[in-house]
Amino acid sequence: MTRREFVHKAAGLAAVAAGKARAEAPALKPGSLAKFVDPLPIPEAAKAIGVRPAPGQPGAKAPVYRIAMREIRAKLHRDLPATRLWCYGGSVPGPSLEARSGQGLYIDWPNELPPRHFLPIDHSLHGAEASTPEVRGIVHVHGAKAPPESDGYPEDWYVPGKSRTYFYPNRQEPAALWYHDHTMGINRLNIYAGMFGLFLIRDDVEDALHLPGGRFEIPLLLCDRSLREDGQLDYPVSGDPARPWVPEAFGDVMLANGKAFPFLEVEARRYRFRVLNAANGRFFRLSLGNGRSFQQIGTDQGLLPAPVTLERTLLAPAERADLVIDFSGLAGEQIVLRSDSFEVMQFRVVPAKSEDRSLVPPALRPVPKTRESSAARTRPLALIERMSLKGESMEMLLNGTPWHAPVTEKPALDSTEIWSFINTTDDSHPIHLHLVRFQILDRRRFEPFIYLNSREIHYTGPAVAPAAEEAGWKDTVRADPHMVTRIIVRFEGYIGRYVWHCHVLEHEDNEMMRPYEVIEAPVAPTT
Ligand SMILES: [Cu+2]
Repeated sequence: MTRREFVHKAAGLAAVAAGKARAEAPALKPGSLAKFVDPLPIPEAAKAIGVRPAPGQPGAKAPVYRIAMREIRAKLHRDLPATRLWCYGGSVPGPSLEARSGQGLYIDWPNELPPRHFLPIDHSLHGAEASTPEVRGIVHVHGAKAPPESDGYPEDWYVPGKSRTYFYPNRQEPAALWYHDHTMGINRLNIYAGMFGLFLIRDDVEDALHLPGGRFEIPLLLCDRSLREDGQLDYPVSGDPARPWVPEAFGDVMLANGKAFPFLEVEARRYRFRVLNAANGRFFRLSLGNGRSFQQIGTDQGLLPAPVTLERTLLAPAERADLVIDFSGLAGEQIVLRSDSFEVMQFRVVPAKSEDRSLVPPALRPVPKTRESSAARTRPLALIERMSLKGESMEMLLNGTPWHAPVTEKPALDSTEIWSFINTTDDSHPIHLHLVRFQILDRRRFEPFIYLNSREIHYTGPAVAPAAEEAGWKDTVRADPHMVTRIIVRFEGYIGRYVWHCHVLEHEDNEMMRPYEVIEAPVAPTT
């Protein structure tokens, strides 16, 4: 260790110790917050500040937005003091972007965060060494088909006082995308602090369906947090001050649009909910407390071919569900939205003030099946967890390779591939590929110990097709434990460097992320 490194390390330890000494208010007792006392906030719509010439389209102009990374204090609950948060714009979630399919837009993303981080950085993680600045940010729009220079590569972070301007072409079908921090090594902390927001794309085809819209279309950005009695965020640490990383962070306070256990007054009619799981690690299995069913009409990358009637739907971190709930005939009732045993929020049904003219047509949007025979190759990709001798999680790896190893996945532009995630671990990992949308082919149980010893796959069950609510365009897929999960993906749009990773943020920050590169299609031989 050089003297410089030693000084940094000592400073880091002192900071951790100071943080602990400050650590202060005890944890909020589970169940101590009064439920359903705050109305559900609706994130405000981002407003353009001007126009600039659109790239590659002479004479055309594109709107410009400016959304700064900032520290704020906001009340998460009526009975709590304001909480220190980091966010985009001035709220958690940040302002919602609304774009039309095919109409590009610019966003300036200035970093106006304070000079010190307030959550426990682990300097032993790759990319978060004590020699890197403590406060860094870089934005990624999850699900966007964006050129590589606007995708928010994790190593392209920048410090307070700096900014980036990204262009989003939006040449893709309507979907609920979301933007969030993607900074190497501290992504889990920045998002936990509140750095995320919604990015909706619409088009005329979807508008013509007459789904519930306007004030009857409600974004629901869900996450869980641990809080202290003084209202401040509590992020779990390992107990080893030199390596505070934990493999998962779960909280018992459920936030919807940045409020703890809020309520929403709804009219007795149909509503459309654009639901996002923005949690670090929690899977939400959503159901209605009165046991009634609802319809799921869309998934990550847009509408399903047809509505699916469900009593519950499972959302891994970063997955989205487009839901329609029909409250007609329920005036006077109070209905809790649950996630397994947790209460999330409450709907209070009041009589409808006008006739419900919305529709949920039996056919929504065709999703042509990508044929397996169109795939140029299959990539077997193992998901592996490295454990210490004490049985503690050390790191998670994609295909046994750390982030900084040379790029191994290099699909050609406009080629189709099958990616086969061989999950040897005991956890479900939501795997996300940047740039692309894909379809789930199947999941199949296998024997992980044989695989780890011999690299041979011994299946122990039949291949299972995805559930109806997953059988649309996806950008994040649950790779369930001891299963081989296959997706089929066409690499369209741009050549260049992107990433794929697990969306459990603690995993992603500890090596469960890899670069991949879309390369120029090989020139066909001429005869
Ligand atoms: Cu994972």
